[in-house]
Amino acid sequence: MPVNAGAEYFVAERKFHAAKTKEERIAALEEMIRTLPKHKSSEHQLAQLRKRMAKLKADKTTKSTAKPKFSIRKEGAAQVCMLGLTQSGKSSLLNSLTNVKAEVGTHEFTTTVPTVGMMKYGDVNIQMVEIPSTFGNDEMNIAQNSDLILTLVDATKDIKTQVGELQKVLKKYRLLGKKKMIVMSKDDNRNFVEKFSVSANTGEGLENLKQKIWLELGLIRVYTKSPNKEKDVPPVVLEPGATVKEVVKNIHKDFLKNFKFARLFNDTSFSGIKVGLDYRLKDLDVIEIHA
Ligand SMILES: Nc1nc2c(ncn2[C@@H]2O[C@H](COP(=O)(O)OP(=O)(O)O)[C@@H](O)[C@H]2O)c(=O)[nH]1
Ligand SMILES: [Mg+2]
Repeated sequence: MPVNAGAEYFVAERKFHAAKTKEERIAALEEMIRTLPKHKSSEHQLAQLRKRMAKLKADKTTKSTAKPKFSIRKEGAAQVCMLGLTQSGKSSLLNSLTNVKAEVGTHEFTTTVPTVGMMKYGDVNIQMVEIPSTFGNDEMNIAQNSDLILTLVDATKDIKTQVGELQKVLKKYRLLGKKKMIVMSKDDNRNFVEKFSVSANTGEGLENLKQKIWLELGLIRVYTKSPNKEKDVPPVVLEPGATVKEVVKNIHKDFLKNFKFARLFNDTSFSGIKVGLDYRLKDLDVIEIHA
């Protein structure tokens, strides 16, 4: 734990954890090193950060490629799994929504291990996981632990058969009660626009889907800011109903002890008012913490 680190350090740390590329991670780590107070008791922490930097720079692999093992560390604000029969367009959708380049199948069961990518929604990163259509125990375990499941139904094939098959899988793995969204995939001709329908080929429906995913997750984004400065990016992502206290705690527990008040900025006529720790925040609120 850094000694007497200021808000800038914790903002940098947050950027580090939210980073989706190696470059972003390096930039955030540089900022952490720069903003860490330099004195005797922070020497150890500084050495650790520099070690981490050296390791990161030496790492030739990038993070968001197919992972050969089945345990996937949750990264970003939430984890969303894509489930569907083979050839339903999961890899193609993953490629369209994220920075990843998953192999698209010309034959069945191309994807044999879960594939992970980061999807950007505004200032927030959401982790997307393609679950292979072999529906093995380990892979389905990931779906069980995810925050939302997208079930892909191929718009070019018989809908009823697919939905029936998918229902069986969901039931077998006790996923019927989980938060889910049906997505009609490969809908190049826009026959299912009244549902959540997308085409990875034409790009239609992708932005809409991103927004629907965010709404379905039901989370809120709260930005922090310093006086007379722009808001800090990325925001803190919280459960709905979260209060100022949660944000303050998220920055650092020492901030809670010294908390005086916060100023709330949003697009209402109350923008700029003072609020206390118990104030309930809304999506896109900006708070300036005075401690
Ligand atoms: N027409 C059309 N074909 C698609 C679309 N998305 C994927 N495909 C095709 O569907 C097949 C299976 O795609 P893939 O993404 O590998 O499906 P997965 O097995 O569910 O991962 C491939 O031949 C893709 O080119 C789409 O939006 N429109
Ligand atoms: Mg695939």
